[in-house]
Amino acid sequence: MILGEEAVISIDQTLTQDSTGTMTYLELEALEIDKIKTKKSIAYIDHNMLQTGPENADDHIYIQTVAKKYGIYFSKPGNGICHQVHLERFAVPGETLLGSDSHTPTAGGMGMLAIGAGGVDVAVAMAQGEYHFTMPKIVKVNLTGRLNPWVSAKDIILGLLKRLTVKGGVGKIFEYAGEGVKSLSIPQRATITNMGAELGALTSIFPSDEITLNFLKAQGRENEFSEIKADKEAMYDEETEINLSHLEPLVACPHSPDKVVPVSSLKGLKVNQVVIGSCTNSSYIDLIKVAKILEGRTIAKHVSLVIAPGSRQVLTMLAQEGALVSLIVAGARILECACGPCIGMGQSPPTNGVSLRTFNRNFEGRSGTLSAEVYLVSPEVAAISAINGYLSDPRDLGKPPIVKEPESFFVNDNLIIPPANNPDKVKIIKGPNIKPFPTGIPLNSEIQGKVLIKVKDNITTDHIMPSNAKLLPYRSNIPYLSNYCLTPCDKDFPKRAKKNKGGFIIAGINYGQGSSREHAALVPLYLGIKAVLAKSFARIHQANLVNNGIIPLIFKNPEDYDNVNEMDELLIENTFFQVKRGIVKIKNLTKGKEYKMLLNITASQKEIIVQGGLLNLVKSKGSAKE
Ligand code: MIC
Ligand code: SF4
Repeated sequence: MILGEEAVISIDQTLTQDSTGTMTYLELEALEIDKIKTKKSIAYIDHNMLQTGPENADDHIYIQTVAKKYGIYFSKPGNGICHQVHLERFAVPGETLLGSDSHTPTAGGMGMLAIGAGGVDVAVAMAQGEYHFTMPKIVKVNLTGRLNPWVSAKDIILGLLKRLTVKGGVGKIFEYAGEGVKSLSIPQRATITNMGAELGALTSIFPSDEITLNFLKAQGRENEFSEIKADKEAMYDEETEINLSHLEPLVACPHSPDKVVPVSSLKGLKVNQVVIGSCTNSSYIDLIKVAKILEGRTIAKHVSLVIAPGSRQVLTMLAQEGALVSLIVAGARILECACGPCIGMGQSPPTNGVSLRTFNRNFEGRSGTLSAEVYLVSPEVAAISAINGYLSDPRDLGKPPIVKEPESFFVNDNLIIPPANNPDKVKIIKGPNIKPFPTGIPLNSEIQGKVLIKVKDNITTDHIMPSNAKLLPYRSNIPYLSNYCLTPCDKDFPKRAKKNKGGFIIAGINYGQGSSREHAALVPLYLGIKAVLAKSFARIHQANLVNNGIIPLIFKNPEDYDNVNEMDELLIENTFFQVKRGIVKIKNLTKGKEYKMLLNITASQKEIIVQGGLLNLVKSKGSAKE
């Protein structure tokens, strides 16, 4: 595979979760296959868990029935967060995993090549068994030294985010190596690979070794182990080192995971809420540590402590070992095993509230409270701060509690429903909220339209298509969601887009960072967006735009960004030739200027643009059925 060229890998496993899954399975159905081609595919229910109307429950039934028909395992609501359960029950070292969730690289902690992608990419991978991407740089991250007491895996990845920023991993895979690897457990490795997504990386991966074997043994899956390590003569595009002994407890400040400072520098910040959970830090070992810290203590009077265990396995073991009692007695509010507050499904902080969270993202408004200040910390820092009522350095507490990985985990897969033996008899059930999704239109020879919005750098998918308890139930209803597109940036954008029958979006650096939600492309498609002109794009969002026939163009001269204004009229002529060439000239008819734009996508992606989307292309080739 050559750097920068198109690479194709076969996909062994896929995962979906419910907030992206409904759309993914509608797309899979549109591919008209009989049965999926992957070794194992799993449909998790973990995001859309609040049932304040029938929508989420209807989507769960749809996913369960469609999974049964197509040969997909179904992890019922209550079984846990997809990435945590995947580590426990499905991850296999050396295999590939494609997931419709940006934190799919969590399984890289177990030596999987695990990549997050948009739903349609996952649907096509299920149908055809492969995935295409641009070959990234491989970065070797040498871990030396050993973590000091109270310093955690979260601090390793926060340290890397501080060093590299949220765009420092774009076009890269991080491969962890060195002596330090041996001192890290599977959940610690998974915390690091999980938040590699925040660097913008394609994925992150650890070798699989004795620690992986022991974890698999404890899960009763040792037969799925194989040792995966780098070749002695392996060459890397870049190398970097992290000395674990030099790290200290860190905190990411509002509103970005790379705004990292030492906890010691913010000691004393008063907190209103502490939330422990999410796919980053909700493993058994994380929560046992928290329980030990809280044991015999009470949380501060003004603090609300909320804990969402990562899986039913974790929750059951906390209960069996009495740790749950310590949490409850200390004053924690225990939530079900799900994403919950991480995706704004409840527990929004108060107005101007300060919330400490063990999560991976603290984008503005993501908590459900626009004025809230969300800080990201390790479970240790969270637990101690909940007791004190202000951000606290755990090193002030003396010796850390002694905890270790269990020799055997509690295993019960009774909430994982295998697919049907008689798929022909399975009836797929669709609730009334499931509406047809928009499909792209093949490229026209000329594109003309107005600039409908101009946004700044680092716009996240949470800006483009906000997600919260009120909107998540509509993930299978694009017309409804379209009323909220980009509203955190400009509340009038949807109205303007509809009035002008579509047009262009202008953006700064790293447009579309964050989640894999293809709704951030489907909704603009529905609103008639033809192209996004940005200084640069985040990987998954760029692919989602292409997959929906929207052209992602990059300013060749970033200064041109300053010369385009909202409501300018733009024109692209000769589109077929220009798209193929990868350099697109745009005329600004209002200003009488011309901009050179780059189309940095692969030849197959250019074909997707010409066909008006990936589904159109796959169907035109008739290859999904083979
Ligand atoms: C997230 O953490 O942002 C999500 C919610 O898990 C998303 C998926 C989604 O938007 O449905 C992700 O990470 O891809
Ligand atoms: Fe769920 Fe949060 Fe993890 Fe996304 S980041 S999968 S919302 S727990």
